[in-house]
Amino acid sequence: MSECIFCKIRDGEIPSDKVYEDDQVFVFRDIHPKAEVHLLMVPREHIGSLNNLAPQHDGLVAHMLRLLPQLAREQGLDDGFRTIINTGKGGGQEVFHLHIHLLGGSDLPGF
Ligand code: DGP
Repeated sequence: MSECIFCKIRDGEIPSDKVYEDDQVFVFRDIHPKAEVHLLMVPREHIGSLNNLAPQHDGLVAHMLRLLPQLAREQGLDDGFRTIINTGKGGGQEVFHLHIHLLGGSDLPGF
């Protein structure tokens, strides 16, 4: 059995507030939201991070990127949104299953 938290959420072993799913990805609300809207988009396949992407994932990556504005619109983020991908310990990654943060709906701090 997988020890990965996001695999457990995918498999329904850990509950989540899911807002979208299809055959390639699932999307749910972050447990510690950093903005009014804070979603996590996760590929169904366990891919550790951006460092583990291969050419076979090109279709998946395009799918994820194209889905983000659609989800943002559905969440009412008409004014814009922010996406973040933390990669590796040095990049602040805590869960080692690739995911894209989608944030918006409140004033986001500048970098
Ligand atoms: P990152 O630092 O990029 O690896 O972000 C991981 C995010 O995952 C962090 O913002 C909190 C969120 N998270 C961790 N565990 C859970 C969980 O069990 N449920 C939900 N909904 N979010 C989680």
